[in-house]
Amino acid sequence: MRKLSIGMIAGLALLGASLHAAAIVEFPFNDSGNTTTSTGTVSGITANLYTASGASLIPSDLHSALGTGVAGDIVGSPWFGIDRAFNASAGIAANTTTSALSGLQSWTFSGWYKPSATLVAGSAFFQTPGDNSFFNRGFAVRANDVNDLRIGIDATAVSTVTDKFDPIGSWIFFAVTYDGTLTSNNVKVYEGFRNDSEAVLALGAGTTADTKLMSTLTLNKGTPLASLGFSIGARLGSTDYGTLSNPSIIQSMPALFDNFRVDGANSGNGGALNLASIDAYRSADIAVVPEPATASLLALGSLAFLSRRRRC
Ligand SMILES: [Ca+2]
Ligand SMILES: [Ca+2]
Repeated sequence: MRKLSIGMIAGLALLGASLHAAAIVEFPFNDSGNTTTSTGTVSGITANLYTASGASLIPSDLHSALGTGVAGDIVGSPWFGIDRAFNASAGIAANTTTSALSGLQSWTFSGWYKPSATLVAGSAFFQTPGDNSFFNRGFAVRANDVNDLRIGIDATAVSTVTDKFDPIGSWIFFAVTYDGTLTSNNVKVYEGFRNDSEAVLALGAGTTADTKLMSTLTLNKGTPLASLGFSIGARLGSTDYGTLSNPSIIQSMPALFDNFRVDGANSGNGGALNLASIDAYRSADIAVVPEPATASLLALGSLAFLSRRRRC
């Protein structure tokens, strides 16, 4: 019986592995204090959380309250009541040293945000490097004019024109993929929601929650230039893309962020996830505890798998 239990666990682990990509960095923001730690595949990556006072950066706890993350208020979620988000209205998160996101020939940046007001142009969800100009090197995903996103690599940026990415008051799931092995139609922008009713609230009647491709754009930049670090929630001022020594980058960006992830590959297109892998992130982030009957079926499936292997 003990062996069967191990087999069941292995079967469930395989099931999980097949459903989820493995992000280099992943920020669930469920910790606390003046830093936040990635749960991605590269261990030990943290970001410092800052507000600004005059010309000074002030280490601050920018985690939102318990139960306010993307799954925090979903009854039945394992994260119900214990899920936090990052409060971008108060400051930024930054890491200036990691090379884990440097020179990714293909990448996917995904996550959730919940704006409490329209995000102005220049509000950067995520950018590399952590303390330098994205117009020099690295990549960035930010808000653009009204209800659109702008994606930049090194000295070039392109924008969506759908007016679909800034509805107020709902958690919005988004993903941007970049494939530097292609020279055209190599940036794709996706959007999804927690459930159909929130999708309808955000985008109108008939919208469903599942992740959809919203825009295909061209950014012919090959592999981005090498860059260190990253920042989250830096709103960029009129001088554009300041550094951490320029606290003008820290302005109000009225939104909560959760489950930010970067998948990537230094060589090849494997870092640009497909729709199924992206939607697997969305659905896993809002999963509820399976009913006992469902859990039993999963276990029986694993037992059958083990049984077939033994007959071989
Ligand atoms: Ca969270
Ligand atoms: Ca627009």
